[in-house]
Amino acid sequence: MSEDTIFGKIVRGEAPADIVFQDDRVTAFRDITPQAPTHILIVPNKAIATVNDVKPEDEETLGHMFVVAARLAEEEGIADDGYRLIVNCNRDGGQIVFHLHMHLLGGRPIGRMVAR
Ligand code: DGP
Repeated sequence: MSEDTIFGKIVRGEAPADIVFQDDRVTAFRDITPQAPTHILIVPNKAIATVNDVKPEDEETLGHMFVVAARLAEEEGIADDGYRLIVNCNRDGGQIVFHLHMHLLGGRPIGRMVAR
């Protein structure tokens, strides 16, 4: 069982967030420190700490995160111009919150894929 995090509290409605989508598998809300005009975090409702903790039974939920990302990109009006999806893992990946999440970033050119 993963440690509870602020994202777990947001999923359960115990902490405030600007939620843009929620169903029985995933929750999506706006990042508190947006790095682009659209910066949404898509998280599994189940508290998976990192990509390292993903199990075969999570495949459907993880696939659903992409379906939700595509839907939100369309709703945000950024689908045609494009956007970036990012999942950070542990220290070198720059992960800060240990509840797996996908960043949806768009609304401007996002720039280089990785810093040199
Ligand atoms: P990462 O580095 O991939 O773990 O990104 C964590 C993101 O989570 C970071 O962009 C800031 C965002 N964040 C951290 N705390 C909160 C919070 O309480 N609410 C919201 N909406 N976003 C948060």
